[in-house]
Amino acid sequence: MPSGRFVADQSGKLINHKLSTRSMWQEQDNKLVRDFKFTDFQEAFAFMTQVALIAEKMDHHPWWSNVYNQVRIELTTHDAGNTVTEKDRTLAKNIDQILSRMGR
Ligand code: H2B
Repeated sequence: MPSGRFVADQSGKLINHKLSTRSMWQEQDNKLVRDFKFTDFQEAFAFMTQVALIAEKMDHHPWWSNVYNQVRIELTTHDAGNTVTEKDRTLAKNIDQILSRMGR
């Protein structure tokens, strides 16, 4: 039994509110996309360093951009014709864990 209350998303589908707010990844154009904002460049780059290490371990690499304290990550699987696969979802979860370990 999932915890959290159920709410309707934009299309009217019922989703678990707690789960939907926990992950802020959006699926758009066959990519998982999330924007991150940090206090400063140092914190943003510390985050990126940790993501780079886990990505290399997984042999699954993000497209990303960074300007000062802002990071945008887009995940897709080239090897599967640029679609979202379990590899992307797993990396997204790992990235969320890095973030929460940073107290974010
Ligand atoms: N990263 C991503 N995001 N998608 C892939 O399909 C992919 C990758 N494939 N990293 C890997 C590397 C592949 O090219 C190598 C040869 O394993």
